[in-house]
Amino acid sequence: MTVEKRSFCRLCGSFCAFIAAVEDNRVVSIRPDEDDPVSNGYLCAKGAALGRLHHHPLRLDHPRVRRGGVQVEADWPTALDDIGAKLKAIIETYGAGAIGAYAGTPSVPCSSVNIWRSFMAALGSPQIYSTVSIDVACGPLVAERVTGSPMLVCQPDPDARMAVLIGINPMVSHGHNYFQPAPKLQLRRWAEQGELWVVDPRRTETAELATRHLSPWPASEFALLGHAVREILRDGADREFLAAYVNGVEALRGAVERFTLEETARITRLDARDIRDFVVSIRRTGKVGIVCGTGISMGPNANVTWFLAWALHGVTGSLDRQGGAYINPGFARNFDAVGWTPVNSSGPGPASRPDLPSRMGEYPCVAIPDEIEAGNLRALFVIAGNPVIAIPDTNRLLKALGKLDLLVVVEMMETATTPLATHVLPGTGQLEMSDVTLWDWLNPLEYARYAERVIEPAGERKPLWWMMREIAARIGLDFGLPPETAHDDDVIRPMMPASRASFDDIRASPTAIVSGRTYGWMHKVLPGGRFDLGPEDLLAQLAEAHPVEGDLLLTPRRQKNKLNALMNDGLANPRRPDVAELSIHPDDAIARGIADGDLVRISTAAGEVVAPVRIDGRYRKGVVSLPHGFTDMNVNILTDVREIDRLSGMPTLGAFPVTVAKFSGVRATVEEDSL
Ligand SMILES: Nc1nc2c(c(=O)[nH]1)N[C@H]1C(S)=C(S)[C@@H](COP(=O)(O)OP(=O)(O)OC[C@H]3O[C@@H](n4cnc5c(=O)[nH]c(N)nc54)[C@H](O)[C@@H]3O)O[C@H]1N2
Ligand SMILES: Nc1nc2c(c(=O)[nH]1)N[C@H]1C(S)=C(S)[C@@H](COP(=O)(O)OP(=O)(O)OC[C@H]3O[C@@H](n4cnc5c(=O)[nH]c(N)nc54)[C@H](O)[C@@H]3O)O[C@H]1N2
Ligand code: SF4
Ligand SMILES: [Mo]
Repeated sequence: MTVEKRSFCRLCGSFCAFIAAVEDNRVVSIRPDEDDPVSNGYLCAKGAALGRLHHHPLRLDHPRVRRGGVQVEADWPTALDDIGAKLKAIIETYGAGAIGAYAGTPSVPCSSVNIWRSFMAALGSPQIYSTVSIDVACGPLVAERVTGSPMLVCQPDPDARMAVLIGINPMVSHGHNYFQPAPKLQLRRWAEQGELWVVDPRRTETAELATRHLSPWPASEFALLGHAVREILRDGADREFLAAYVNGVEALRGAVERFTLEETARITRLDARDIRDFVVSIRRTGKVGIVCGTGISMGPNANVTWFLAWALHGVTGSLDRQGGAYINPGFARNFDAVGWTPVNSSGPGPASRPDLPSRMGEYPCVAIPDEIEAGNLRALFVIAGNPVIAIPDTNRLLKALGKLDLLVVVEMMETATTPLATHVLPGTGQLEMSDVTLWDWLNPLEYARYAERVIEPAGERKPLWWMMREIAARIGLDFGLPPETAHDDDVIRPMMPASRASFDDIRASPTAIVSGRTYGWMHKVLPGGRFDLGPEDLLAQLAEAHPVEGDLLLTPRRQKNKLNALMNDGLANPRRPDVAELSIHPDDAIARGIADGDLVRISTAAGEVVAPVRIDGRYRKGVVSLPHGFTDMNVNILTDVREIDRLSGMPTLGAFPVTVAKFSGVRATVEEDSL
């Protein structure tokens, strides 16, 4: 018998709704949910592949324990007893602070997986790491300095008069910090109803739909935004908005004074006419909605660029205004009703890296190898993450991970990290988990949607909360999970105390409950009623911000049919699997005697990789790109952990100089990329 179940995809923050058909405990089809009022029948190839992912031959079905250097299958009690005993020994000798956790990005949208934070809090260990510090560390830092809360993001309002997309490619990624299904519809809407500016050193799929594309030198956009703020403050600022809601305007004015037209053209390498037009458009439209993506957050000037986007919203009176920048308070969070207590969540970093900060109670991921080498970190849980691919300076990380007493990987697939584990624990995947959208605040709509699990867990897969509870019991730890907890719902329900509708009402609703879009709410709950556009540390960083020098800068890029290191076997689109290749401008290729398809050696001080070349005229000259997420062409072999942002703890993963040369040797391929 075929059973149909409504659910939603949690592979990215768009949360597209779908209907899954299940027959004899097999997912036979996944189709978009035409009736869903948020995703309106949109589902990308990755979401449509969730059934195939559920039945993928590399899915993990049994726990494994390392014995004598080899991982062997074990039953749950054996694996858990072994972990418990080792944790106890570590706690007795070194204290609970020697136990750490690294959570990957999928741990965020899968609500019940977030329970790992309660486990770590009860343990009382500061060794907490997540992908925030290798993705978008600037976002919470800047939001916190401007508003007192790290958990706020600006996105161009769906009705923005002038939408500006900087270093973000929603046509491929569906967004970053602002996520949306059916990106083409929204991009067209912006372009048809107003202006859509795309700022990217590659003429992207998104840029193709723009009314204007600017192709700046990587990591130089702070100057473009700084210049716009300077000019608008001189003529065209929303003085009423500034007087009523903004502190720090004079400090901001001083900080952007250096961005004259000439200086901005020098830094960005843009034509002065383009820069002038940008300002003219802002004045003409009156309101802007800006969003930056990983093209900015991974570069060396991330904080100040992100900050100047807030600042440009402020000086144009666009912040939290229809037609400008929309700030989603969140259906479940309900920030417009409950507000927040202002925080400064920067603190001291780990003992082995006193030069780094902690942020929001987490250490930066780049410190993991240092902490292991120093003996401060002895056991690491990896929860829905693939650190071997995601964390910079792979060579150094691999050496360090091998020194851990315990490496427990909670995964659903074989990955580049699972072979290193002392224990591999098979977790449930999203079709096997009930869930609710707690992260609608990254979307252009305030809503909540519940989905019951589509299928019973296969093999011996278990939810994370069950594993954590079993481990906690073995080490005598109470992390607040009541003994009667029997279902994901029991874990999620307490996570949404302020929600606009109760968990049970959301669960009972057949489709998403949409509450619309709230504007003009922030000043009512902002601490002191005002935004701070003159934060000292960010303005000090702005004073020192400078463009990156180099013949060739390597930039990050996502690919359409895979998700980071997941699905890079072509699962989502077998006819067009994404491949790892270095994209390069024709002039740069010719100058190095490189032809399309040639193998090249890409090198930095940290390491080198060999990859085939794709000559691509969409790039700006001097800009190359190697996508993230492959095992034997891992871009993180090239990244360095010395270039760390002192305020956010973020490493430089974009806009760094590389050397590219034709490779004529035999490539030593260690293993095929299989995941
Ligand atoms: N140089 C460089 N480095 C980068 C980036 C870059 O562009 N360049 N990108 C950065 C960014 S933006 C990110 S987000 C990180 C990604 O870093 P990670 O999140 O560590 O990497 P992913 O490849 O997304 O791995 C997530 C893993 O979670 C597993 N998983 C998915 N869902 C579930 C689940 O429900 N339960 C369990 N148990 N497991 C699950 C998947 O099988 C997958 O292996 O990498 C960062 N690192
Ligand atoms: N299909 C797919 N979707 C995904 C993912 C995936 O792997 N595949 N990953 C998900 C994750 S974890 C994340 S974090 C988001 C990321 O979402 P996005 O930030 O939208 O990521 P990209 O699609 O790589 O777009 C980044 C753009 O920045 C540009 N860029 C690079 N360097 C610079 C620079 O210095 N300046 C400027 N102005 N632009 C620059 C690149 O050319 C690229 O077009 O995507 C999510 N969605
Ligand atoms: S855009 Fe694709 S990956 Fe993102 S939620 Fe929708 S279906 Fe999933
Ligand atoms: Mo990410």
